[in-house]
Amino acid sequence: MNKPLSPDLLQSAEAFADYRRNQSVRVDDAAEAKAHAGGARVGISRPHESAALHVAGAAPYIDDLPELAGTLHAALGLSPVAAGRLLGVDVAALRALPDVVDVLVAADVPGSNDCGSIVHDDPILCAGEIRFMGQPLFAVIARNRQAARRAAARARDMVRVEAGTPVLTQREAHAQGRYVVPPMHLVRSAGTNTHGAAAQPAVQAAIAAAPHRLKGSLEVGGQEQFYLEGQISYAIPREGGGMHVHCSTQHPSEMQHLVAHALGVRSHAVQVECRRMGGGFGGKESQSGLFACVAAIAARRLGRPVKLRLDRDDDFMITGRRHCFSYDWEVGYDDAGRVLGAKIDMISRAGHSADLSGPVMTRALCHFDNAYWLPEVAMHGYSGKTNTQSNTAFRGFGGPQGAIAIESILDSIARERGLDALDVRQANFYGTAQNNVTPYLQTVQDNIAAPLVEQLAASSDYRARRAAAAAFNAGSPVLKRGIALTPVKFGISFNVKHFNQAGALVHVYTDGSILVNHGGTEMGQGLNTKVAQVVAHELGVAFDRVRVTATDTTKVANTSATAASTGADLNGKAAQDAARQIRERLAACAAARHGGTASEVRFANDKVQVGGRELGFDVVVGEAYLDQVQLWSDGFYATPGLSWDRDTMTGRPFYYFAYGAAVSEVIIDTLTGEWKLLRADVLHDVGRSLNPAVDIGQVEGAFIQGMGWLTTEELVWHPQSGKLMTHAPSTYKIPTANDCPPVFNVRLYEGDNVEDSIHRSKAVGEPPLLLPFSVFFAIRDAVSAAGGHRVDPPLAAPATSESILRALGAVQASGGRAGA
Ligand code: MTE
Ligand code: LUZ
Ligand code: MOS
Repeated sequence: MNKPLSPDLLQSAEAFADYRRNQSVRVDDAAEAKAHAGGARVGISRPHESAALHVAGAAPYIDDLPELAGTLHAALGLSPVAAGRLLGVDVAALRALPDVVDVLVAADVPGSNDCGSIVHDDPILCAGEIRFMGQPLFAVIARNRQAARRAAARARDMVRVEAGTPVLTQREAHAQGRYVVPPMHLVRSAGTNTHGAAAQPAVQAAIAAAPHRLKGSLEVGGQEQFYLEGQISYAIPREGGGMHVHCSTQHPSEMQHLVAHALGVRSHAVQVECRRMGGGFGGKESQSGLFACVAAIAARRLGRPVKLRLDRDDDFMITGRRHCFSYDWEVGYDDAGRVLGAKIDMISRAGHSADLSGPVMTRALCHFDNAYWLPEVAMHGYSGKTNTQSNTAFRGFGGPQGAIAIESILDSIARERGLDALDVRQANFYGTAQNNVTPYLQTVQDNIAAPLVEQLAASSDYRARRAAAAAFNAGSPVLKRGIALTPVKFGISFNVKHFNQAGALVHVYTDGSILVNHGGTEMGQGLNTKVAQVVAHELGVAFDRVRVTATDTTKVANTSATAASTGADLNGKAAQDAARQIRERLAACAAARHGGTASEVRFANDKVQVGGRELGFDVVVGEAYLDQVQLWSDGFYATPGLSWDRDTMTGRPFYYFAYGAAVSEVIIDTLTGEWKLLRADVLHDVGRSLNPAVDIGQVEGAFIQGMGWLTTEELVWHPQSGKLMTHAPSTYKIPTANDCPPVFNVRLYEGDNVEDSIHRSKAVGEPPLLLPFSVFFAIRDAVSAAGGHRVDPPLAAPATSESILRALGAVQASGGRAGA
């Protein structure tokens, strides 16, 4: 490990100025400096709490933890077929391999052989029925990792299987009525004021009566999380049947439950800890469970620490990812392109078990409206059960899959009517006083889509650049430009009400230093940095007093996943609650000693103003300790006002909405299908930012990650064997720094959250993943230009070069002429 950089390095004025200079967007330094001098600790751009450690290679991830003496290593033997039955594992032969200590099969699980997080349909090790190629059949425990992997790789000749016929695609599953959760229906007719099945005829009638009608279908691929740190768990047996698991997970409490069930012990016997992840992106919300369970089962059985770190290819082969979606839709609309009625079937590839597919489909249905008023709408969601990895959370959690469908429909309507797609989008926006009730009957109270899009269209020069692209295309037969502006409205809160709660623990030590622990996990998104800022702000202290520690189920109990973008909203509020209680106790104590009332005591800039004097924060803390005052506190928060009825699919699932919009301009080569993003302009709403630098980083990262999903990241399963063919970076192409546009203008929208969120900020993690819809529709626009905009390009996502060429072929074959 490299020598750590001095922790002060990033705090030195020079290094910080450098850091700022290298950001694509300047934050307002002067304004922030003034706020900071005035005592604010939020709304200030701070480097990530681990930035210095990250760049020095000194931030330990789980595999960097020093291994305890006697540590053993596990590897998983994977199914060589996608469907069928496991007849037997040759355990004796596996055991005889060099350095192998033990072999586990399903029968060796002491508790329940299940790691399903919501529905209990997810075996840890195969118990007979083979569900997908790559399913773990057995675990090898060996003295070193190579030996374990070498033995596990012998799966093909060490297992006896009876192969069956796999069902691989979501459409195939749908045709056979195979689902992991029951179909969902969300139907609303505003005209007749009806909901559910009763509204269905009115929606059909609205489509039939509309001046124009259009029908279509769309295919959108899935996406691998590709966290840089793969799945890993390190389990250490503790006294009296206890188990301590270091797990790279977004959901330590869920891991605690799963390990307890697998071991057949109670929750208090299991401690799960995670200091940081090298990325999670939803892939470690539920799916870290299988590995935590295997490591813990082996550690219990052998009485020794066991580590299970997946190889990248195995990670691809075993774990699920973003759901692929297929859509069939039908709309009726008027001359301005306003949608009067819409019907859509959404079919997802859920994989072999439920995992989070139910809530993902719920979020997809609740985001089909995106920023638009759909008075008459019928949505049907089918989570297809397939013989593939079990798909799961991925940044956006179905929201992107829901919203891209309406964006595709509006894009098609615009082309059909010869209108600018932006005009059609604007014509469909939710109103502010009317036409503002979502299909699930939540009123949109905070709609800023129109002014936000107006600002972005102006600042990006959208109209003029659109005309310029058309002029360019008229004179360019081979290269074609395309441009698109797409908006985002994203609902914030878990769509399962009770998950919207969080806890925190704040300790103030007698030297005035502060330790914060909360239920959220750090995966690179800057949650700990934001929570530390909230605590520093609440206690009016310098940043360097506050340190955040590893997430640990023995500190804060019953936590929710760090997911649904709610990390800072929930844990920030919980930590604020804890810090506030300590501040109030300190104020009472200081006032008693130095005069005045507790409410007059001021905490700012590391000082305490009390009774006409100014004391150091540490002095006041020291005095409070002598006065026997409790210097630590817990804190709790639950999001107010939420409701959700699963049966009718109505209620208020979201506390508020986050908005954004992006304009992207691309150029494509119609001979090769190659393309390039020339420029992207983003205006994104994070309310009143807790940390503009971190938020801009999240927006940029989500934009590029979403662009990868829609353009280069292609998942291919072999149509006969069901093998995932794209299981490594050699065949699965994520974006690199070179794919970032040369002009990338990212700005934060000015405006507070209308709800009482933490310092009026808004969640930022997931919503900006929808911004690069603009890249996809810019590509579609460029393809369309090759056909003189006469034909709607049948462009599937991801828009790989092959997909672009296929769409170009269709556009040109239907009578469009290049150069038109
Ligand atoms: N940013 C980084 N660097 N790494 C991640 O794994 N996950 C995303 C987002 N941003 C992720 C990230 C996802 S899927 C979510 S839900 C949020 O961060 C979770 O963190 P938050 O709720 O604290 O924003
Ligand atoms: N709902 C949601 C969920 O909106 N986002 C999530 O990440 C999630 N995870 C589990 C269950 N419901
Ligand atoms: Mo994020 S997909 O909610 O972990």
